[in-house]
Amino acid sequence: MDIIFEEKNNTGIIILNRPKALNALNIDMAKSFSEKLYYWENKSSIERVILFGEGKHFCAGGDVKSLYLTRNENSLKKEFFETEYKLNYLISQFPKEFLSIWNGVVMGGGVGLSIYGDHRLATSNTKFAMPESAIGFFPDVGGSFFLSNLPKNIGKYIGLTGQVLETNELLYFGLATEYFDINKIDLIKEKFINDGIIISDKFEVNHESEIIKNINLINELFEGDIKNILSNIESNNSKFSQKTLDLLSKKCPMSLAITAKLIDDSKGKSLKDCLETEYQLSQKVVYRDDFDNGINSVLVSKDHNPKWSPSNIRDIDINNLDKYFETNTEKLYQ
Ligand code: QUE
Repeated sequence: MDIIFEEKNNTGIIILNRPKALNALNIDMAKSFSEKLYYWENKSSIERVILFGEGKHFCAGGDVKSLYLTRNENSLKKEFFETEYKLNYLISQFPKEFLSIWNGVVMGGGVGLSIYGDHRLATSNTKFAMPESAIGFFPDVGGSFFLSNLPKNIGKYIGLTGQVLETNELLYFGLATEYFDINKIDLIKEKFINDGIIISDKFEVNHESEIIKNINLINELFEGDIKNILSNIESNNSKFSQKTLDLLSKKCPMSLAITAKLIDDSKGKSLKDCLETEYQLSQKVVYRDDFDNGINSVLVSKDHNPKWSPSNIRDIDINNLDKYFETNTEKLYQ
């Protein structure tokens, strides 16, 4: 079983159980997760839900490898995202306490399973990222919602660079809600399951983190569309901007252009509207060669040298991106 459900002491327990694939979420897991939430929502003996991953990680994202491997069959590229985004919304509306244990990798689809719950407990090894620009995709699962709600263009920085955030930044930005000492992981689960009590440890946020220290610079550099952003970065001669330029230079140019527009356009929108836009966008982006090439390069052949097309931002007309955002697919919510 790729996902395990248990009921114990008024607690619904969900375990993502694909440890060899860093618990990446496949469509069957997303379907049974959704069914179980509908069931527990109405089951009065269930008062709370805890979600965690088997092994050392929470969840590496959606199982995009299976989308690549079945790319010539095609219906999965539609059904997967429809199921996943509806699950994200369902979690946001779930009326009972919902806690996720963010140990190890927490990326993309894993973020979408947890960030709309009440508690996200980070620890010393938490590695959070929205890394989709590395595979020709864009920060989805409501990324356009929670990234556009972060202060000072920090969401655009996270979504474009795919940089990893650790506990320090996660608590600073409110992406994680509590910290726990990794040695107490079994105790934390036990206390929540048995008594509904959340044990957490004190954490002093250190403002020396590279991202927090550079927050005002990030705000200046990441203003505007992707062409503005790149020209801002190129004309700034700090070490941080050089490093940021190196990061962006490896990403899919079309992903960068789309992501900057997506996050800018999403400010002030509801999660539901953001997921709807992302779904329409997904149904264009997943059929581009960049998506298959990106996944192949990062997760299948692992040559880490994707050939993007267009290969340079200069060759993208950013005033002509609207077609990617049009509603051409049946909507998620009518
Ligand atoms: C960017 C991504 C993903 C990624 C790597 C990236 C992603 C994702 C996975 C992943 C990792 C391990 C697995 C798996 C998928 O990696 O979304 O099936 O076993 O799911 O650079 O967006």
